[in-house]
Amino acid sequence: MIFRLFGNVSQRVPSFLYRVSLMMKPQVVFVLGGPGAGKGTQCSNIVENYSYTHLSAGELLRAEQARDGSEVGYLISTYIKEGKIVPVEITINLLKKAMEETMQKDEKKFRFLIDGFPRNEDNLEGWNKVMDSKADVKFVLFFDCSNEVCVSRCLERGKNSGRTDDNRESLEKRIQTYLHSTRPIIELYAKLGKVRTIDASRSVDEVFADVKVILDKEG
Ligand code: UP5
Ligand code: MG
Repeated sequence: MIFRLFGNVSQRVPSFLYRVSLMMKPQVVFVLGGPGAGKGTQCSNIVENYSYTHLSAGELLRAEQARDGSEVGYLISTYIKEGKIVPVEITINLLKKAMEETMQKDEKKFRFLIDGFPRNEDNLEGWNKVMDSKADVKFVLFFDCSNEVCVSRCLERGKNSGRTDDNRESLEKRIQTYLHSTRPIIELYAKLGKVRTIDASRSVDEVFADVKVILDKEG
């Protein structure tokens, strides 16, 4: 009887580490910068060297756009081509789902690089509404790069990327959206002392050397 009781209990009680992870709030670093500033490139480098999971909001949106049966696929495709920012309800659901799935698969993965988000006030409000109590934003990693360098990198990539927004017309719109909508969000975090700025116009290795200095200090 006692054995049966213990047996049943142990089947129902999750492992100790899993329970610890449930208590552990996800730790988030927002990664921002203009189109082509090198956010994705540097996030890949970080993942290789530090225990972070990289979630690119843009990649999640592109995957949703391509998913068979997606009800928002067409909307996403028009927004991306126009360099406009997709309504936050869509993006936040994708981010939240990806974070939950990551933590459910591996309880030790609670540190996230959220790349390309929040890009405007709507994004920030959506984050605060849905995620503020559920995750801690440690700081913003800001890849600062001139518009000219950003555009030329994206045009170069556009030769084979297949991205519908790596062309001059979309890039002009992406840059305007970045300047008018995203820069103010970076300024807002800067006022809170939460922005770590990196000169992203240099080589990938030089930029990553600065990233390492920041992450070694701040975790
Ligand atoms: N490259 C990278 N670093 C280099 C370096 N130091 N020196 C020389 N070359 C370098 O790099 C871009 C290119 O430059 C690559 O070819 C790379 O090899 C080279 P990458 O690392 O991809 O730069 P990244 O900053 O990630 O550029 P990306 O184009 O992804 O930035 P965007 O912010 O424009 O794109 P994202 O995918 O985040 O968003 C696309 C669209 O999705 C948005 O415009 C918007 O319409 C929509 N979106 C939303 O609506 N909401 C969101 O929350 C997110 C996206
Ligand atoms: Mg990217």
